Amino acid sequence: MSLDVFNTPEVQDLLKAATNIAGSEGNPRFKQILNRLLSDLFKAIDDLDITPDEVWAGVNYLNQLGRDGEAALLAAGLGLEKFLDVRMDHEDKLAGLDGGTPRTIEGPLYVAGAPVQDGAARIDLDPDTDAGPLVIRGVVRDTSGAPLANAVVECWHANSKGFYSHFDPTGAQTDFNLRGAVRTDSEGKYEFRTLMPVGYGCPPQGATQQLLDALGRHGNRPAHVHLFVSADQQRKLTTQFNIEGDPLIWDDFAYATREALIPPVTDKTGGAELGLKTDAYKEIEFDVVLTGLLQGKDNQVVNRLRASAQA
Ligand code: MBD
Ligand code: FE
Repeated sequence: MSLDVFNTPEVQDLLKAATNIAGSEGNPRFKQILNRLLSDLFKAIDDLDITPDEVWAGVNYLNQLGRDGEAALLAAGLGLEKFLDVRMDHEDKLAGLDGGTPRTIEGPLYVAGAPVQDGAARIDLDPDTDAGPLVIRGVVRDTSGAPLANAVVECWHANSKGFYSHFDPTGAQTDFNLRGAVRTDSEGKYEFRTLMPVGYGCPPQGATQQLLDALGRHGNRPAHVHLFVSADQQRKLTTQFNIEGDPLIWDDFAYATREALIPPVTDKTGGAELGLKTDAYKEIEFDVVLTGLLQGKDNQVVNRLRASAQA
């Protein structure tokens, strides 16, 4: 049954009034966006004959999502964050930009404030008996292939339980465990000494998982490592790589996997000299190519609310 009240003057006037679209007060951009979103919602209610019970279930869901602090997690799980990447990729293509390391989503678990160290950093600050040592290293270059000295590589990832420091529900980690920042050396090289991560799963009792359950979806990510890479005159890159072999690589609930972001994992020995907890360790070489500013500007910097801490 479609009641089709959407196009009546009463409803159209209601939309205009509710968003003060004809008024001079308020933020014009915000009014434009809210008018469109509210209008699309009203239309969907009409078209799908969404019942009052369903509307109130949705409203209460938003309250629960907020109480759980999971709105940004849900944005990742619904592909909204990926969609923003698709749009930025397309914008780059239209601008004739290619050759850089692909971007992929930031996710909701970055913490600002890790101290920047020169060349290499040990970032496993807390013991984790279930995780073996991992060295992540590579070279940062520009699109001409020239190494970039003094680029800053920030890195964050989960522990052997799939938990991130600062957001760990068990309280087991100190603030900057498995998080660090390194300034590349004169050859553009960076290195992180750390532990092998395990994939993240949404909090099982949280609002995001509740919604995913209703969709018949899981809320898991393959093991991965996040990176922000920035350098003078280059655009700041937000990316991640996956740990090769993880069965969820092509079944990520947040859709972050990309072909070029699955570097091989190599078995190495000599960990003792590097100060690692065992002599045998895994190594991932992940070189990064940054793209230059567009008309003097970095058009891929994203401003969003981020956690921060003091190391
Ligand atoms: C993560 O670790 C993550 O990277 C994303 C995108 C969402 C939830 C947890
Ligand atoms: Fe993550």
